[in-house]
Amino acid sequence: MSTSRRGAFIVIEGLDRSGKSTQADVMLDRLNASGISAKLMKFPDRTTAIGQMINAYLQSKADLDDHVIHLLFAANRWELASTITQTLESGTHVLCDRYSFSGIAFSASKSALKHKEAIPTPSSSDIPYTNPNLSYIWCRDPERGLPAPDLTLFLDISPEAASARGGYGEERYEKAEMQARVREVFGQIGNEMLSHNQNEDRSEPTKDGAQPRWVVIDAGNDKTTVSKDMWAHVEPLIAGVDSPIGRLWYSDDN
Ligand code: NYM
Ligand code: MG
Repeated sequence: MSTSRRGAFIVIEGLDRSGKSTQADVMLDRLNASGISAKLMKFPDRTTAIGQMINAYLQSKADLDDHVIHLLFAANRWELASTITQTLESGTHVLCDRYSFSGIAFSASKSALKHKEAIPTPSSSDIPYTNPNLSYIWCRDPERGLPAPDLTLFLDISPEAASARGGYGEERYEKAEMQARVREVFGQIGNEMLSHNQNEDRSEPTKDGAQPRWVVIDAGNDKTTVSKDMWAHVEPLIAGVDSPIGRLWYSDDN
């Protein structure tokens, strides 16, 4: 790899039990087996002091206000943002199991969604929300300016198919009703990101700074098919990236 090229920042997103962690491991092994330098990161990173607070919340050992836990998830990314940037600049690819999109989707699912027409899965619109203050925009704001992924692979699966994979665990949020709402918000995020896919020149930030590479992968398929589908999008990035690291939802004028 030429020294002027940085690593690619690849994020894997999806509902609980969509296969993200399995697929991240498969991809890391594949890259390493080809002698390509790649680092796997995961959010929440439960090893830091903030991560331990998040862990206690998820395991219901601590109760936190919905705003507070949202900001802790975001802070957990900000405390590792420089590690992401430095790793990419050293020429190593970063694979990331969940990122800002999970942060928005899980928190905003606690509130009513405003832009219903933008959402492809209206199935759970009758599920009551628990906190009207966690609007999509409010949830997105603390993520603004974080290193932007070059590619986000959204592993799409219905909550029914996900729960059929051995059921959800014991953590907070691992309930079919909440997952259905989370999928709706992911749909809204996807629409927002996909609307930027028209922009061919990815070296320029788009008008509101969002990075446009959002790809939906059918995660209901078998493991090998999913890996293959994901790899088709990752392969063009493994020679490295020429453009500077972008910033999420960021532009100079705001
Ligand atoms: N989660 C994850 C959030 O609510 N906000 C975030 O910013 C992130 C990164 O934490 N149900 C939720 C999604 C999961 C839970 O994640 C734990 P994992 O990948 O199961 O450890
Ligand atoms: Mg989990």
